[in-house]
Amino acid sequence: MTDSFVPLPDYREYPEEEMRRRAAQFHAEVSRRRTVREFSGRPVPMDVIDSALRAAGTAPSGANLQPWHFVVVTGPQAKRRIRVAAEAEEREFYAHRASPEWLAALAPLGTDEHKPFLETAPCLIAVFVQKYGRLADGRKVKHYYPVESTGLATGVLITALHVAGLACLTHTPSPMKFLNEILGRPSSERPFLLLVAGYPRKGVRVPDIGRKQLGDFVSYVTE
Ligand code: IYR
Repeated sequence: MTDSFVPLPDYREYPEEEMRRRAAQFHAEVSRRRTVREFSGRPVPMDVIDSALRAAGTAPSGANLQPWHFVVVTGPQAKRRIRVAAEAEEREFYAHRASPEWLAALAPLGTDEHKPFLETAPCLIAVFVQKYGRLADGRKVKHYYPVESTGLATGVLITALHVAGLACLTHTPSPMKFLNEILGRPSSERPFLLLVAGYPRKGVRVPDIGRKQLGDFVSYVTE
């Protein structure tokens, strides 16, 4: 973090044809990404996880305050505690809290209150939003757009894991305050998402769902 300016480092401009090729190639790469809910227990290389996290840490953020924290969980005891706590919340969700409309929207995904992947998958990444930061002397630092910023970083993380050849699941047990307690995070941080990462279980099946076409989610204003 600095008050001075430097020449834009490492920007690359490509000839238009190459831009087209690169953009299409990236789209093809990310469109292969699918959320999976069943994982192999095979361990993942932790340096790959760290690289993906470094990529996440490059995301833009409000006033560049980088208001996120990621906890990488690989220990069986912590994973077990997270599963037990998440399944308790999910039982309530599926039995009482979710509206019939919400349950109907989830039906095509085949989800329920059982979350074995929280123990099977080799790696859980708990993502926290820092509502405010702390200076070394303990004073609070206001964060701007912390939720949006953490969402951007998480998107980069998901993409980086995919590009590296790992699968993941964006899991949001609700509420997930239990993550603060289990993972020892301060009350200034709010759990944002639990990312479950690993190799897909061999033979795993995913729901046959589609993606909107460009014209269904983009409009253009040209004058
Ligand atoms: N948290 C629950 C329910 C759930 C909610 C949404 I929105 C999803 O896209 C998927 C699941 C669960 O994890 O089962």
